[in-house]
Amino acid sequence: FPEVDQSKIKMRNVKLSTLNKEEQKKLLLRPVLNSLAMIDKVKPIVERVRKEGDAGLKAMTKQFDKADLKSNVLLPPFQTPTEDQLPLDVKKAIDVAYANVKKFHEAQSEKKPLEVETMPGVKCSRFVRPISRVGVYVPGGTAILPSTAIMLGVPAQVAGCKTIVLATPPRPDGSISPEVLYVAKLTGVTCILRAGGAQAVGAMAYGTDEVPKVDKIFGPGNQWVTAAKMLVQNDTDALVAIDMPAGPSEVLVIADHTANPIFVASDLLSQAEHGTDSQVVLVGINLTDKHLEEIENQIDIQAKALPRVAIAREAIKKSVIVLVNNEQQALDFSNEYAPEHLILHLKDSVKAVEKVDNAGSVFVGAFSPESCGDYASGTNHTLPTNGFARQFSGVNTLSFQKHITSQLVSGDGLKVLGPSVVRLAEREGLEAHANAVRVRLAELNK
Ligand code: HSO
Ligand code: ZN
Repeated sequence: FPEVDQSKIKMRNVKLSTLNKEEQKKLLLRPVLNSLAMIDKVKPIVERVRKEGDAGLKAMTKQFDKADLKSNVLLPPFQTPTEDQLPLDVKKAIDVAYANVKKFHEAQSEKKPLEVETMPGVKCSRFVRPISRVGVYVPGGTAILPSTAIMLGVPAQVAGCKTIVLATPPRPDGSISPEVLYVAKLTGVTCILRAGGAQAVGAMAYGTDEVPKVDKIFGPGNQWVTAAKMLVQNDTDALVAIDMPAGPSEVLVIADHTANPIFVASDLLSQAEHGTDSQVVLVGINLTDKHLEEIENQIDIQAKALPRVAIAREAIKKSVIVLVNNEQQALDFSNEYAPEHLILHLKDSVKAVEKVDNAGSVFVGAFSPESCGDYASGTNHTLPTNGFARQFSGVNTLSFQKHITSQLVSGDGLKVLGPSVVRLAEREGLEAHANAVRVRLAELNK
């Protein structure tokens, strides 16, 4: 047996006010992802699927996933998992999550077009249409993630996407997890692609005889998946969009004197167990030494009781407690960091939300652990990492749709608007543009 590491699992801590600007900036950094090098590595894999199609995909599934498949694709009706494969209580929990996520994402869909008459007789409108074909990637690997299938499948279903390809790496016997299979049924997935990594992304981006080509690819994944998404997004032949740039998962917890050390530690660890590269930050407001020590002890005690303690230990090692003097400083720091998840353990957490400018999703108060949002409360867990919460939203119903604008100009409308258009077209030296209005005005003035 390898020796078990019994040393204390401890985050380092710093007082923000003692750091200079440079040092403060360093606290905001995430690990550098060498994305260019990764893109070079995935290129031959993606190219191979593109050239060889299903045969290439099959060969790589055998090589990387050790699964020897007749076909990588499963079509509905998908097999219903037996109770042996999927216990009733798990199925019921999936049903609760599915219902809540659906409820929240249905409320996000725009029911009627936006219509504005900008001038009399000039009607502009904007309406929504689903992205027709989407691909959702559900990671395999150390943890099976049926929750990710829910978070991507539900908005695709609610948005009205016609083709939903769910890609996930198969197990060596060719099967996929019964949980994911059940979610695929619930969310109306139209094709399961039993493939992982860059080869799955390549197949969805270009399509093969068996795999439908998609218009947008969603979902978290390892470095290979992320790099492949970035590669195909930049290929005009593929004509495919991606949800957002992905990086290791993160949480920032803000705690004041009212925070329960047990809860705070549990939140930090629920993030730390995701991966050794997980980013965990605690911002403490005016914490007494005793309070801080209680939190530190809880981190150690709770971590050591986890099956994934080795992963949590690595993540915690790289993590930091930032000590500040007041709530404003805490929120300023958090807004600069722009965390994927922000958890507030404050006297008045509800009020503090008003001051949140940058975050993927906020967990408000002592009884709102991130776990609720990760699984079942209704919000989406596919969120911007790496500071991209500054400019990106998390996945939502609109991510699976696009807007089309339209205009209806009446004759009277053109009489009012036309002269301005003509004048601008002349100024740009585009006489054909001006003419398209002039010929109509001439007709109207006959
Ligand atoms: N916290 C992860 C999502 C997840 N957690 C899935 C558990 N399962 C990224 O937001
Ligand atoms: Zn999580």
